[in-house]
Parts: sequence; structure tokens; C-alpha cells
Amino acid sequence: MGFPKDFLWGGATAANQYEGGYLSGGKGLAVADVISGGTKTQVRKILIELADGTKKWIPRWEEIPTDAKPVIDENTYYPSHQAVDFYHHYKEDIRLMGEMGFKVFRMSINWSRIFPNGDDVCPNEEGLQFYEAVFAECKKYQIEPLVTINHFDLPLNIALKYGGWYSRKTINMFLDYCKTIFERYQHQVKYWLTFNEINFLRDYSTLGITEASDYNKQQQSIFHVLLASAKAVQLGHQINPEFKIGAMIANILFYPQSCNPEDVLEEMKVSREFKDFYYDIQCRGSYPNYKLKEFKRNHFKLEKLPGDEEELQNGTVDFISISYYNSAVIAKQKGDAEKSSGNQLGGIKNPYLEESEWGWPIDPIGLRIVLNRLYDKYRLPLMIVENGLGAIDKIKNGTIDDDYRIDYLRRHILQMKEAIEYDGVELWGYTPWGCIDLVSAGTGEMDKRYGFVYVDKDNSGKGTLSRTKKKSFDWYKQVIASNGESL
Ligand code: P53
Repeated sequence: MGFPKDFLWGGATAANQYEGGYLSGGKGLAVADVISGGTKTQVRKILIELADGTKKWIPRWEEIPTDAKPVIDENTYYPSHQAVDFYHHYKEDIRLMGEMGFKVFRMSINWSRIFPNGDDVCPNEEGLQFYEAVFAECKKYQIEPLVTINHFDLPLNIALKYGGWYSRKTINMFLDYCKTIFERYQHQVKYWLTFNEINFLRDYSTLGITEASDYNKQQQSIFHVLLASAKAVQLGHQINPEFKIGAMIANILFYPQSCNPEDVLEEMKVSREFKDFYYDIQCRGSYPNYKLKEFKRNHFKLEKLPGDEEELQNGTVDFISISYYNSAVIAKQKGDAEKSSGNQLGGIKNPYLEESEWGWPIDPIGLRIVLNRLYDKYRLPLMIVENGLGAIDKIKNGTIDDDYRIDYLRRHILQMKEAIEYDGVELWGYTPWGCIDLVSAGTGEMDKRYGFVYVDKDNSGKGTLSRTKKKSFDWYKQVIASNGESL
């Protein structure tokens, strides 16, 4: 009993936080490449050049005026440029994954490495060869690649020239990219995810739209992304019917603060807005009524073409994958409740849970609840493709004793086991986030580490990039070897 025999144990990464080589091998610039580093307290910024030639720094989520363009400042550190240089370390890293016994390795393809400008007529052969070599390396260790087609990553040219996902043209550029990689890698890759955290695309770096505050533009852009995903699912299945193509949604679990029906109703609304409506479209193939009603109330009319609804309907996913880090508390009236410092949605502190150094509540039982709710509702196989503890690691006498990380992972794996064994949930695999230390997406820093392997690099970009096994490396190795029995 316990975990199924063929359970996919592994780890997860994303190109813009891991790969580096930002201009190597013919790669073009991505939006991620113009976002500066940051820290817990210092927000990541973009330097823009205005029409009159003057330059100014703006926070990454701020609107970029239509006549301005992002530029790179020579004296500023940009984490994506080198990241932790998987580009030159892939053999070493995959060997380490092989040593841990990984069955699966989640990674993303850098769109601008394949189509440097997004709208190129031909793909960049050197870029295609890079991933071919990576997949061949995985095969040496019988590691199955799980590829995210788009992980917070957009060729800069698509943002500048077309206005990102607000333009319907971006759908076609995306499908050209999908066709190229599906055809090229159809014998090397079986598991695909279309968009990372599709419910978390809301600014220039992900959607490529500059008026992030405009409701209509946001909704239209999200529709284009969802449509692109549905079309990609169909295209993938045409190219290779064996492909398993999944949705990927950030699954923060929301709790009502009290049994006051007002709080429960508010939690329902937040859950729908933040995640449920994306699941519904990707798993059931159409917009739920509550979303259509919301459009009406906002006097918004989605611009659609004939056939779009069928495309959504025919492009439902084969499985659901999620990121799960924490839960959050929702109340109708926030009042004087104690705030949870780092909770992404500015939530209320949950008195029953501890928090990470970045203020993310730690909630293993929440994971079991999430898995059950999803399986009840959609009856699709599930995968947890991100989970883990971002923490500061200290090297003492050449070793890193990350017992806090082991403890976090152990408690989550135990709840996965309950969900499988006791509740009968169908769970395919588990890929903890940042298996080799990488750059944080939220803060752009190195100090927030998730890995089993330590990478020597600091927040300002300095370091040898050497890899060192942490205590959790051997621990995870025996978790995999015992198929989740020895924790
Ligand atoms: P970092 C926010 C909340 C939950 C998940 O996050 C998030 C984010 C964005 O920061 O993103 C996912 O690095 C994402 C990864 C990211 C990871 O969570 O801010 O898919 O790219 O690195 C962890 O600690």
C-alpha cells in the first residue's frame, strides 16, 4: 500500500530562475531578463526609457507607458541572466538528480531560446539542440522530463510589438512554438504543462500587458491564454496521442476566518476568483456562470471568434497539477485581526499555523484537503509540481543541516500518503520546488532557498556556482528509494 509503484518522485525548476545563458546560443531577450533582483524588502524593478530618452525605474507591476520601453542597465544585477547556470551545469545537475533517484524532472523551456523574438519564421536550431541534450541526459538516468511550456516567461518582443497576451496574435505565436517543441521532442517528452500557475498571470512579466489595472484588458488577455492552452492541448494530442498534458494552478487553500456565513461566502468568492474559474475552464471546457455574470455586471464583453467555445471545450486537460505552499485566511471584515506578514494575499494570520521566514503559513493538512477537493470535483489524476520551504541555509564546516526543510517536506508527504491511502485520491507524482537552489520568483533573491543541493551564489550575483549536497539530499534519496515509506 502507500504510494503507487510507479509514483513519480522528483523536483521542479523554471528556466528564467534556473537556466541562465540569457543571450547564449542565439537566445532572445525575455521580459524576465529586464527585471532586476530584489530582496524580502526591496521590490524587483524594471528600468524604462521614455519617448524623450529619459530613463526611470518602476516596480515590476507598475504600468509601462505605451511609448516607453524596458532597457537593461549595465550596472544592475539581473538574476535571470545567469541564474544558477543550468545552461552550463545541466550534466552535473541531472547526475545529482539521478543520484537522488529522481523519476521525473520538472523544467521549463525558455520560449525566447526557441523563438528569440516570438515572431521569427524559423526556430533557433541551437536552442532546440540544447533541450535535446538535456532530455538525452535525463534518459541516461531514466528520468522522465515534465516540461512546462510557459513558466512566467515571454519573449520581450512579443510584449513590445504586440502588447503581449492582449493580442490574439500571441496565441498563434505560442502555437507555433508548441508545434515546434511537440514535434521535435515527441519521443523524448511525454508529460507537459501548458502555463505555469495560469491563475497567477497578471503583470508585464507574465501577460506582457502594460495596463495591469484595466479589468477588460486583463480578462481579455486571460481568455487568450486559456484559449491558447486549450489549442495547445489539442495540438499535442494530434502530434502524439500518448502525450499527457496538464493544467498548472497555484492552489493556495483559503479558509473562512469564522463560521459567520459572511466569511464563508467571502471565502467562496475569493476561491472562485483566484483559482476555481481557471480549473473549471481547463477541466470542464467552459466559463462558469458566475464568471459570465461578473462580466455582465462589469459591462464587459469578451471578444471571441466563432469556434472559440468549441476550442475550449475540446482542449480540456488530461490531468491537474498544482503548486501548494500554504493556506490563507479570508474574512469579510478584516478588522483588527493580526496580519500574516508575508502571506501573498495580505491575509489574516492563522493562529493554528507556524510560518516560514518569509511569512508563508505552513499547512500540511491543507494539502490533503486540497487534493481531496480537487479529486472530488474533477476526478482527474493529480500531480503536486511545486511544494517546499524557502529558507536561509547556513554552511557549517562544509555541511548544511537543513532539518527544517526535511521536517516541512516530511509532513507534506505524510499528508499525501493519507490522501492516497485513506481517501483514495489518484496522485501521480511529487516534484518539490527548486530541487537545486535557484532564484526566487517573488523577490529575485538567492537567499530564499528550496533545494536539496546548495548553489554558491549570493543576492548580488556573486559566487562560484559550485554545487553542495545538503542533509536533505540523502534524506530525499532514501524517501524515493523506499517509495515514501522511510520518512
Ligand atoms: P518564490 C507566489 C505565490 C505562490 C507561488 O516562490 C508563486 C508565487 C510567485 O512568487 O510562484 C511559484 O520563488 C512559481 C515559482 C516560484 C515558487 O512559486 O517567490 O511557480 O516560479 O519560484 C516559489 O519563493
